[in-house]
Amino acid sequence: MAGELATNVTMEAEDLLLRHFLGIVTPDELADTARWIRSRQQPEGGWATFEGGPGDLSTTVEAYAALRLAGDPVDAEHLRRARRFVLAHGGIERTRVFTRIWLALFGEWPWDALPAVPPEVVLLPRWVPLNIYDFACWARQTIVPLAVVRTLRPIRPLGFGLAELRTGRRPAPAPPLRTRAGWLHRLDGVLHGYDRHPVGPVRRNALRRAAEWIIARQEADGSWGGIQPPWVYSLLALHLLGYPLEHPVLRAGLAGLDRFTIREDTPAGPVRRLEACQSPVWDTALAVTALADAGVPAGHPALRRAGDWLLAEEIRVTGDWAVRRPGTPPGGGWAFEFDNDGYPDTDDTAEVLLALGRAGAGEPTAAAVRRGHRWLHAMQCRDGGWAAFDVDNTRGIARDLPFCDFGEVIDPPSADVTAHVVEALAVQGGAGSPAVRRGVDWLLRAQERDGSWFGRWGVNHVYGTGAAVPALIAAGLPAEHPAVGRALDWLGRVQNPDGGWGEDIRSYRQPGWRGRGASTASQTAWALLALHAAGAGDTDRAWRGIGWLVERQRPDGGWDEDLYTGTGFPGDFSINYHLYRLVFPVSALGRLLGAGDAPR
Ligand code: R04
Repeated sequence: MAGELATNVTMEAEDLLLRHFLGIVTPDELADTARWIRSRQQPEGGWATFEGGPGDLSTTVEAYAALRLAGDPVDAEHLRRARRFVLAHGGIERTRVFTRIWLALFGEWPWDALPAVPPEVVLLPRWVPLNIYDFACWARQTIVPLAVVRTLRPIRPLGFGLAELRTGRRPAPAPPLRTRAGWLHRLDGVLHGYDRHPVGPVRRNALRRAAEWIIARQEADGSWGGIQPPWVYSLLALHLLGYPLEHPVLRAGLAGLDRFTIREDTPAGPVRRLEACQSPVWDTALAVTALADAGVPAGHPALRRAGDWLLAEEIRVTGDWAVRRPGTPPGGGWAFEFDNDGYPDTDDTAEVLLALGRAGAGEPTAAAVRRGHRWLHAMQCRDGGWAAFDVDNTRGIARDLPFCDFGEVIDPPSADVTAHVVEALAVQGGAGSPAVRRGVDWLLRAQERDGSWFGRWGVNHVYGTGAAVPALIAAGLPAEHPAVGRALDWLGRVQNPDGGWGEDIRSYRQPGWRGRGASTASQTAWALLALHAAGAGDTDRAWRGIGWLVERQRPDGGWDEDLYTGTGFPGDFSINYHLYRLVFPVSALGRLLGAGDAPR
């Protein structure tokens, strides 16, 4: 089972631009995708990256280009509105690097005016700073193909220009030389010089190695990492290196994109949109836990089938994580999706292990859980925390590269992931182990002064706190511990007058929004899970939270949740996981109302 994973219209815009570039876009794809993009425009003319959010310049430029490609006239009312928005926010000149790469592919931005990414980066040994393994897996898988594209500098016209989106203003001045960003900017100048006169054999070798590196990482479903950006850029890179569209690698890649495509009939006509990635393993694990929390007994056919399915999803092969842990045998890791076997992550692994413990399957489960614990132990970072995909992927210098102006590009330990891993290990017999103790110490150090924890993969401090408190209690911290008390106080302070909890995505950039925002079902549930773990499930504040959920439950048993509560990149990329509105309230109500075989 997987809920839709909704993000923003850069998915659809880039899909049309990719298909136009490759010469395979069909009139129906153009019309139906454009209908979707138009439906998401805001009255002010822009497109946001999350429901209710402000218009975003880069997203709007990409949407505009895609709508023009679909034939919308430049003087149409909605495009005039979009243009006004773009110009008021600084025009193409101020868009993110990815947006300007898309424009460069069509001759609408000079390749020379983009940060350098020499493909020789794939030749750097692992001890050299800024080698590809210093980047998070998602950034690494994006940078290697883009280095190829950037080197080959293709231009295929759109058939129209986008000059109307330019302000003509100069780009922002370089950061001062005394800062790291400043000298990395100068390094970019040096690399531009090298790009004009590369050493021929070295460059050819680098391009060949990049192609091999990319092809070796294609997954069984044709994707790269199961996420849209590396997928799309890998297809572009291989195509530009001369792989024909009929080549099995490209054919599988394009066919795989179809399975991430959603088609729907609306009153305005058929629409077509794309998921940035899919979450079946994550959703199934959370659903098993929710059902068990709500009283479905272990061994129930639904839980057993889900448990069997999860067991079959265990990844038994090695992946990029082994670069930092060469001695660790493969096995015991789970990924987010059906087929991204190269990138198991500790967060999914922890949630799957917790779910397996509740599903009530037989002996194969115990062996898989043992392998899972072994893998999680191996993935602990040197400071005692856990990150999602890699160990000690913490070189912050990557963030200051001019190329990396969007999203997170490293994968350091985070409170939410560490909490999930600590909880899984602790619940399954490891509460006193040194690894869990170091994880607990990490969490105690990571608590914010206000008593909350940061949420890296969910919005935001309500998510982090909703993960940390149950983990600390599972690991044996008494509910009277001051850290727990401060967390409960914080949750009490940020509870909405309506009894629910909510947190605006703007909290990632503006601390004033921490814990503040319209109540949502999933965020209310996260807060309640923390209260319950700390023994405060029968307090006035908990009952008001329960009341919020009960009053807003739909007749069909579900909840509405338009607001995004999932995080891809804090502040830059947000996700609406469509099952969050269901699994977390069911867990919370199940635990607080005492329906289930209470986990502890
Ligand atoms: C909920 C947390 C579970 N756990 C696993 C995370 C899985 C999803 O991780 C990612 C999702 C992503 N999407 N888009 C990107 C991305 C990266 C992830 C993305 C990647 C590169 C660029 C832009 C977006 F790691 Br450039 C949906 C922690």
